[in-house]
Amino acid sequence: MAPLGTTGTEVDKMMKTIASVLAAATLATVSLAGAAVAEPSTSLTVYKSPSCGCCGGWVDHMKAAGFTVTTKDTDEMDTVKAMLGVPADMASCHTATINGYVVEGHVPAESVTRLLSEKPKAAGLAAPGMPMGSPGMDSGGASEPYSVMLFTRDGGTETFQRYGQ
Ligand SMILES: [Cu+2]
Repeated sequence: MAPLGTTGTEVDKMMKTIASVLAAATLATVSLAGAAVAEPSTSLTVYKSPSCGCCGGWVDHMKAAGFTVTTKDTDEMDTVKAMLGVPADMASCHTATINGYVVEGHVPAESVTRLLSEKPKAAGLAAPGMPMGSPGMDSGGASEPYSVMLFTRDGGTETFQRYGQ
């Protein structure tokens, strides 16, 4: 057996191990956050791109409303949204999880509180796109009417709450 061949195999093995450990870690993080575990209803996990400024604005809004926020910076937002079941037409920038629900985008804290008290049969809430004037999107002074949508696992949607109308 040539030494070079042995080294190559070992490196190969190590790379495979690292890749699978990384994949397992990512899966564990996302599925834990998405599970309906008995965490306090004010504890929120937010997945966002490290460079997203308006996401940080929404985090500040939720903290000001009394939520405890854990942020997880990731460049894999498409993967996070897919794993958490965010319908493509509901997508925004950041994605959060709370009490087994998904909160997509700049949803006002008021709607999140209502979601947690009403506990509807749904996957979560979304403020699709980036509505001007929504929490975290309110620095420019401009605002537009927008709707917070309730969405289900199978992609069904209905209006949950209207703002700016
Ligand atoms: Cu945003």
